[in-house]
Amino acid sequence: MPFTIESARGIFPNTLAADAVPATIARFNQLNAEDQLALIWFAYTEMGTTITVAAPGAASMILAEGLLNQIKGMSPLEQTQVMCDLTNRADTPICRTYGTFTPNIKLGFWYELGRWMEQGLVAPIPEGYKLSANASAVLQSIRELDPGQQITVLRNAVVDMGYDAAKMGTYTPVSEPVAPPKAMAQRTQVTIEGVTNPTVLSYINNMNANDFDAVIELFADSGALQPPFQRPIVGRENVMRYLREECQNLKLIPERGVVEPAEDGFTQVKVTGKVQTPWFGANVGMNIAWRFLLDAQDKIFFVAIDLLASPKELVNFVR
Ligand code: ECH
Ligand code: GLY
Ligand code: GLY
Ligand code: GLY
Repeated sequence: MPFTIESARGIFPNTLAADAVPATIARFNQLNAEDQLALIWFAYTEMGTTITVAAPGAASMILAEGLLNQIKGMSPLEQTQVMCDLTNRADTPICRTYGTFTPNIKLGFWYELGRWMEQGLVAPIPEGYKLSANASAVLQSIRELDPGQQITVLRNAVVDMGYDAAKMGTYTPVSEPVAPPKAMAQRTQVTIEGVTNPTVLSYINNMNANDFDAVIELFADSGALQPPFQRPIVGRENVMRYLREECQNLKLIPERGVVEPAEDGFTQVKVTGKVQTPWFGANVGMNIAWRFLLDAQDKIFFVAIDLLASPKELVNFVR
């Protein structure tokens, strides 16, 4: 039976993903807005004592500026209300604008609000705010995650805020400008223990060069990419949009892998290693697996990126 995207998702089924992340998010979503905001404040502040977050790029801040200045001009009570609305995914003009932001613009928006809260320019979390027992338990679970999982929980919480863009019909996403790919002389070439497949190596090297035109050439027309904890993004056009909107300046650091024949002349490749996000650089290496399914022409029919449950999974190649 030929592969479908759905069946491809099941390759290397013993790959143990960090299910603690969606489990924690689900518990977080049960909390009321005040608790959610205070919990993120505490988690982000505690994290900041050991790992530094990079300031967002100037170009992306210009895109969030309108909304930020609008909030800065409000009374403290109104400011708190806006933050609760965002958390409750309410249908308000501000929540709709926020909903058009791509993840990095949403993160940049909260980065700036957080600084303003610290400086007293925007209503802070009330001093001495006491988390509910449930919220304290969720915060404790977050403390026990590894740093890569912690930042994924925070990112997902921020991405889920605001009005759901899927309910908005057609809209223009507010997205960072796309930088040109790295010059040839600046590019790096990875080696992966156990993997010499040119498509896989080219995928990694071109991602690291922000050369998304070259990356997309490696995909089959109806190929798909599945980010951690998400449904597959299907088709070259959709994958290309995702690459431009969400994949600039990542550092992919593959370590080892296995290559195996699959049905219909397909090849399955699992690679494990680390990825760094421009927000935290070398301070946070996320343990991940890439599960590739290549067609008979060596085009990417499917690739899943999994955030791994633990560092032990970096050496787990059992099928
Ligand atoms: C404050 C209190 C009120 C509420 C809020 C606040 C602010 C919170 C802030 C949070 C900032 C969080 C940040 C998180 C960044 C996380 C980044 C992650 C990146 C993961 C990337 C991966 C990439 C994998 C991929 C690979 C591929 O091969 C294909 C593409 C792709 C405190 C004010 C809210 C400011 C900055 C987790 C895993 C390898 C799938 C992308
Ligand atoms: N390891 C299964 C998945 O996360 O898709
Ligand atoms: N400073 C990290 C980013 O803008 O992606
Ligand atoms: N956290 C996965 C992503 O960047 O989409």
